[in-house]
Amino acid sequence: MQKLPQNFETYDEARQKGFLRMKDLKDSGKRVIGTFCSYVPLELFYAADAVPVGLCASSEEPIPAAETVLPRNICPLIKASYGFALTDTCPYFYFSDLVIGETTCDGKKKMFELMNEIKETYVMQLPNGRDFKDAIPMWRNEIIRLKEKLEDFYQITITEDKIREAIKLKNRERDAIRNYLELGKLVPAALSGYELGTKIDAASFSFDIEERIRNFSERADEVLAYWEAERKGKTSDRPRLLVTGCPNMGVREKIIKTVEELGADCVVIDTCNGIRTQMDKVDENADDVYEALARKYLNITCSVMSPNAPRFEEMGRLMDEFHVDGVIEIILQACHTFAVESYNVKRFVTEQKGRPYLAIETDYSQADKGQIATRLGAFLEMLS
Ligand code: BJ8
Repeated sequence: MQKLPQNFETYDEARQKGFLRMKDLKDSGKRVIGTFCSYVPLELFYAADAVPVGLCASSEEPIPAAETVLPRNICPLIKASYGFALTDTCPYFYFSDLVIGETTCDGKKKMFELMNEIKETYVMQLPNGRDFKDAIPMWRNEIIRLKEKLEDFYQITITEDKIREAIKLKNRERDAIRNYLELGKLVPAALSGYELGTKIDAASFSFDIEERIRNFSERADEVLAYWEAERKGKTSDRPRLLVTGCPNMGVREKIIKTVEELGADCVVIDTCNGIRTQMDKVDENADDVYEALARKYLNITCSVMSPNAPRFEEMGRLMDEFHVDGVIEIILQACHTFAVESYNVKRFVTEQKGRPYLAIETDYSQADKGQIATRLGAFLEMLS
């Protein structure tokens, strides 16, 4: 598999470097909007000449502070995100003019009420499902409501032409990211799942979208050239894994990196910080830009949707196209939607696809690192 590139940045290094870029942006008068969830249509921020920055946190550091307000038994992503805001230790939260939340899971939506006391947090009302008649019109209305909020907040007008331009720009970025992620289809594996995931998350701290597009395209060319010269036609006995479940930036080292060190290749990361959000594009030719955005974003296959059949269709397709031997699901502790849906994921993977499945429930601490490594080792033995 291709080694990490020389200029490879870990997630923490990229986050750290992004602080200065963000400060420069703010000093130059740029608008900055903090976001949490993949359902939020980023195109509207670009159309408002603002840069979005993801605020989902992955560190255990601010969790004790968060637990002075929030209950202990909610997901670490929620606690860490709120903890950073409460202790004023996240420069991205600090520099955000406005925070955009959404009613995905219960913990997050109630946390946003408290976050709003620290910084204005506008909450989009996400439908719980996508299969009922009013789902698209409801989400379309919410997208228009967000556009109006931005217009009011910044005292600007966001035209449909600006939104169309932003749709084309984001689609170009999706193409570049998807081309890079689809290198995971190559047999034997061309690059590590650790790189795939880290690069996507790290990119969210580079705020120039054209630079991100260039960066993904260049890395994809480099990896493909390496694979054709060094790997094509060779065999490998390393099992190929699909990783699914919750966003994994806070647990990537102890799960994805560890399983790869133990001898597997994570060839596709089917999560919000992986391929899940990059598959569909927004229809650039639709008459109604708001409906086009609503259709793309409501199609994201997060477990907060009920029912969630597209998640299984998508997972099946990815398992086939990426030649997957087994599936690991990462569930952040107390994430009820992914935890409950894991029963159906297990049935789908084992009964319909005939492959082994392993669910790992964890948080951001290092306490279970050894136990996780042992379980991953046992899982790989099953696959060999
Ligand atoms: S679209 S995955 S980014 S909600 S892990 S906070 S669901 S209790 S992060 Fe997510 Fe949007 Fe879905 Fe993606 Fe709640 Fe679960 Fe915590 Fe979660």
